[in-house]
Amino acid sequence: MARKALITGVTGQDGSYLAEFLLEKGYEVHGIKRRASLFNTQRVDHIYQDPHVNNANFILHYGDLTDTSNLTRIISEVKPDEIYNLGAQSHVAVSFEAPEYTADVDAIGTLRLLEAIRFLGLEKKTRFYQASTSELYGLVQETPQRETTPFYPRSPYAVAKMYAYWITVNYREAYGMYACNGILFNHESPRRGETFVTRKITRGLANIAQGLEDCLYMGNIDALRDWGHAKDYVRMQWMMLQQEAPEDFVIATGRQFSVRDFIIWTARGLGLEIRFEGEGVDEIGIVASVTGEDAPSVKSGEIILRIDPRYFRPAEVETLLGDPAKAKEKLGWVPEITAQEMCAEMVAEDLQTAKRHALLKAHGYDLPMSLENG
Ligand code: NDP
Ligand code: GDR
Repeated sequence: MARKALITGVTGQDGSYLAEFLLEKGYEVHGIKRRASLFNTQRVDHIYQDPHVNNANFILHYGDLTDTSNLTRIISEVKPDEIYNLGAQSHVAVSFEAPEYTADVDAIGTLRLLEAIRFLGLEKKTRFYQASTSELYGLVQETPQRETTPFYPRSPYAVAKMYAYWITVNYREAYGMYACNGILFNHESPRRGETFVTRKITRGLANIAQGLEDCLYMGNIDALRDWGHAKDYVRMQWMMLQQEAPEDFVIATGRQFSVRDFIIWTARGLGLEIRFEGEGVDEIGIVASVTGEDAPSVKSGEIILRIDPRYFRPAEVETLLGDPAKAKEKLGWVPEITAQEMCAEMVAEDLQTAKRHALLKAHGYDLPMSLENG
């Protein structure tokens, strides 16, 4: 019989890559999706299976991490061998706007799942993966950050995730459950949500290159991050549940770049050289030169980037750099895709989409395009 996995957050970036990965490994994959007024399954549409066909091995359930009875019912029906808790209000800046909701979903949602496993007597059957985060390190106490580095969360999101981290450890110690935390540093992909910084940059600059937008408005472009590729990171999520004993792992590349670096790489990928001028909120990004064919509507001397204080956070995480030595040593995991390669992949996809929009626009078909910025 195929092993069964249940993924919360299956419609998100990681959920979609993990579902693909587990299906390839022969799992029966169940996912929890939220009811929304518009379709929200774009990231998994390519693996979606018509529920009318027999032997479907990718099954979606309506649910929500705030709904105890719903979660308990789904787990009792599926009786999964593995649960991957990837569902979350995952945007750090938004967590300052919606702190209580973030705590309900990200902290108590995790407790609800663990309690459901216990309540249903599945402690010895169901293995549990918790999507923990480098945001736990916040105001960093040690560099690079490893499994033993003390936490200092700096946002309602990070504080909620800290509860989730410890409740996972607690259920492991109290009830002998196979439950573990992956402390994952930032990871991105062409499927990254449009309001996270990397995707905001690749999508925004690709749109500017194609004449669909004029200017990219950014927050703290000196923030430093350790960026990996989501595909490499979901492989590790699965590996963590295949060990003899549950343990927590830091997952990172061990290399650090600034948001400014990411802007420069993206611009270059589009044939634009950017020059930065000014300081603080008055800093601007000016096009120094244009090469190639990908940015037909951009001229040198144009300002295509400005700083907008609305994107600054009430408390910022300035720098994160992970040490993945334990994952390498104990699991043999090493990331395969560099941050620059990932950026190039994201630029290529966003440029293709922007070109398609520009072509339709040139022929009088104005596609609705969200201008929301994160
Ligand atoms: P996304 O924001 O892309 O996906 C989040 C998923 O959670 C979506 O499927 C979303 O549904 C779902 N979700 C949100 N609220 C609820 C709710 N109330 N009930 C059920 N589901 C809900 O995040 P990522 O894929 O990037 O990240 C996956 C997990 O890993 C998250 O927990 C995140 O906090 C954590 N993480 C991410 C890192 C990263 O760099 N990507 C690094 C470290 C940790 P919908 O599609 O309907 O919005
Ligand atoms: P982060 O990711 O907060 O690290 O959380 P995000 O990409 O949102 O921000 C990274 C850094 O870039 C700075 N920044 C901006 N960020 C956004 N979103 N928009 C901007 O305009 C902008 N300008 C500068 C931010 O201030 C920050 O320093 C992500 C999420 O996936 C979490 O769920 C996850 O836990 C952590 O990564 C690890």
